[in-house]
Amino acid sequence: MSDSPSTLSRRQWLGRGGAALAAWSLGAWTSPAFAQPRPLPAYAAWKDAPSLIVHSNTTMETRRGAFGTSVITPSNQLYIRNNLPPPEAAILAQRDEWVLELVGVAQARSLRLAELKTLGLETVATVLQCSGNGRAFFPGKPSGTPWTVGAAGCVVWSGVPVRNVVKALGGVQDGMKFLTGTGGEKLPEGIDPKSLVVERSVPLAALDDALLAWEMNGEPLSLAHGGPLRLIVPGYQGVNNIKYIQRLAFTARETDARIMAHGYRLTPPGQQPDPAQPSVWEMGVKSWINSPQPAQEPLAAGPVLIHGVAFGGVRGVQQVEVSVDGGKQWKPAELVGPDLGRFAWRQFAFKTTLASGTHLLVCRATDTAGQVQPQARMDNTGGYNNTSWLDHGVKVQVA
Ligand SMILES: Nc1nc2c(c(=O)[nH]1)N[C@H]1C(S)=C(S)[C@@H](COP(=O)(O)O)O[C@H]1N2
Ligand SMILES: [Mo]
Repeated sequence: MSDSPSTLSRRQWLGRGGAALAAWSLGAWTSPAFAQPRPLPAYAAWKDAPSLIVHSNTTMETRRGAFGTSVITPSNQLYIRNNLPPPEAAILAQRDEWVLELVGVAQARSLRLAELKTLGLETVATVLQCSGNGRAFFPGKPSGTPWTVGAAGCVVWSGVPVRNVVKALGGVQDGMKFLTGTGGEKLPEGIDPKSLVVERSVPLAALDDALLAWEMNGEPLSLAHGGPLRLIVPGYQGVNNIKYIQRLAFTARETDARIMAHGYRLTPPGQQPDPAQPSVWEMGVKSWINSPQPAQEPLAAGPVLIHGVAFGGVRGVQQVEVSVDGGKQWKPAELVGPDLGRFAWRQFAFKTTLASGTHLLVCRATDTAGQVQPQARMDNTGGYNNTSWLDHGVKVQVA
């Protein structure tokens, strides 16, 4: 624990050098190829190591082969992405004493978690996905964690709807256009807090579905996933789901914190990140195959069951199609398992017979508004929002 952020002095932080800090904040401690698997960091030691690829102490993804077929991603297999080292576990000692500051409402005030728990209760299943999921498939190798498909999971949250809290505090003040959440990490002294703080703004419309959650998958929220309290913005990319939330503000403008103003922007190739470019907010319709997996031993010729997951961001999934010839001919897959609502993913299955040779298996989802998952990714310098069905294809050899 001697290396935890709150025990690092300013001198130590600065002493590591700007480049080291920059590399660290970009999550660039990636494992070199062929290195020994990294051990799980202490705050994630309860995770199922064989299910995870540990890119760094703050970035771990679920292996494609570890996703099961029963909708919910078990907590011990769920990916972790921290832009900063997490706070100390001591913040979970007295969960109900956690304080959330509310700003931009008629009666701005701070509420303890115990008080929030009296204002209402809702449970929602959502896909939690890092906007960089699928970055590994960008040919330009953008900097950042080379996630393939495993920086995502489908989990159940329980908490109080933000709209209930707002109602209890007299409503949103006039002129507010964004909901801005601030993470509770301790920031090092001597560095401009705006350059490090995890603070994100989403359009006020997100208020309809947003939740302040204290439980995930039926358990008190772990430190790794943002306990004691987390903002959930269903259908929005992971970064907007603020862990250890300590301040929720209704604001006229987007925050000027670096992670909002310059981070997570859809920056066209050759340009610099800029607040005028779109931010990573709503997730796009997307699907991928979890089995068979790529780069396995050759499959035996004959019947194969292809299965995977599909989701539509803020909309549900209408259909999933599968092609076993790289996208020339498509056939509908079967949606299987329970439908946990429009923010959850659906499991799909497709029975086929494969002859010997090489096959490119691909899948393509359509959401309830008729939006079809695209063939091509939208190029951007950060490697965000990859929904390309071609990029997510699985090449198999059949003996
Ligand atoms: N306070 C805080 N919230 C945060 C982050 C963070 O570093 N600090 N990371 C964000 C990012 S980029 C993602 S993808 C998700 C990851 O959530 P998980 O670690 O629970 O899987 O949390 C988001 N919320
Ligand atoms: Mo993320």
